[in-house]
Amino acid sequence: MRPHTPTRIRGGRTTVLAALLSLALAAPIAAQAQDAPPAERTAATRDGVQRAELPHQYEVKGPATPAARTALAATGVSIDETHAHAVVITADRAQATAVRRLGYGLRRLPDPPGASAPPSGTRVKDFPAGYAKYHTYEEATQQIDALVAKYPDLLSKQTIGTSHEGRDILALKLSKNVTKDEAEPEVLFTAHQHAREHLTVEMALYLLDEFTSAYGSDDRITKMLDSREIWIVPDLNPDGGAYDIASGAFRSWRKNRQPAPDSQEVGTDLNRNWDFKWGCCDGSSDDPADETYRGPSAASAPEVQVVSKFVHSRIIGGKQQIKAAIDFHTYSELVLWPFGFTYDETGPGMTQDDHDTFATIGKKMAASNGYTPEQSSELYVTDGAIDDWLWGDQKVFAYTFEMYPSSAGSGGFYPKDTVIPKETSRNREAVLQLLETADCPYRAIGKEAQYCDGS
Ligand code: LU0
Ligand code: CA
Ligand code: ZN
Repeated sequence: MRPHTPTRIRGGRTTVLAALLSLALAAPIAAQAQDAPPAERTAATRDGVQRAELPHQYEVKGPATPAARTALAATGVSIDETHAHAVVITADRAQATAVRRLGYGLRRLPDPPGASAPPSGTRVKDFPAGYAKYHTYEEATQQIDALVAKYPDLLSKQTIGTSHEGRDILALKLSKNVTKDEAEPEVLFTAHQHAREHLTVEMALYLLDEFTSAYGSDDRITKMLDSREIWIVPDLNPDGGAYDIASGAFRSWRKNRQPAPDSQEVGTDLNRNWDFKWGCCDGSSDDPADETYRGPSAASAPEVQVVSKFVHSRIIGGKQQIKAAIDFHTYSELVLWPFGFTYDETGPGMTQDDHDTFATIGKKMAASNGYTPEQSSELYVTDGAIDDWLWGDQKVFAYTFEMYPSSAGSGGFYPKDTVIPKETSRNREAVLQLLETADCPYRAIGKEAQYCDGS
């Protein structure tokens, strides 16, 4: 445990809290959510029914630098939004207390929809009213299967492994002559590492739909499918996504659903679990109760293992075929590039030319969608994030997009479904730009001859 982390016995908080609550509350055990893990934190409500304690969003005024935000994140909260002199965090009660102990005042923000949700214990399979156009895992799979059936020459589906709870993790390949492994630059799009970031699945579905339906009529898309192999992993965290909607009220869940060893806590933050500089730099937590719990070891999450193995499988003749990538998240409207584990722009594993290429392409993509471009650690330090791994381990020009909205006030992690068409198509141009540059990213800084000739 880091010295600046508030004193907390690993895994002990839940046990103590649960014991106190069971003494203090006369709520029937049967009223707990059926799909809640045995020791999920619970809290009484006005109707006397015991319900799972959900984390809340808070505005925290004060943190104004990456270092101050990194120190704040060390309490185990997630930082969802940054401003010049404030942030928005997601925190449970203990984490909120830890943030107050750092001397900050917290203002609680409205909870996500679901106040009129069915009582705990009811299993809900769909998104609530106002969100029906979001795709559940089953609906997304159906839509994907229909597209594969309609465009068998352009789109193929592979199951690359399964999640902790056994859901298939899919990789869709889009290319002309899709059944052949051609020597073409490959580009990877991944979505939904974080359970509550449902808009990212819609982003992946938009790309699948757009690339298939516009092939043959849109010149740029046709050219890209003719000359690239595009991989889309539409749902890296299907268990977390299902859990987030299963009670009828959004749970603001971030992690996967894998129990932590020797603990009552559930969930690893997948975007702190990748095997590059894992846990190196105070950019993740070793406490299973925390939002940014990195897991017991690098790539301990099955979902991370599955996608890591898939990426490794694209090394052919000793060369990684995937040249560029975007991992979609929400929210804040940002285009981010590595490294996240260090504030330094360059250093071991990142030359000045690499950095300049990242920044040039990143800024151009951001100019197309109106997002803010910056190095990931400008927000706060992260370690074990996917784009650090993709670059640090595989030399893939990997970006993180934080999609719509820019603030909690515009819906935060839960914008209404009416925004889906606008906010997914908003990234069409950026995605095309990345595809077009993927044969030689260094062209962006005028160094094609130096880096790409003949390769
Ligand atoms: O994993 C995260 O903390 C990301 C940002 C990093 C990629 C720098 N933010 S999110 O969790 O709010 N999507
Ligand atoms: Ca092809
Ligand atoms: Zn995220």
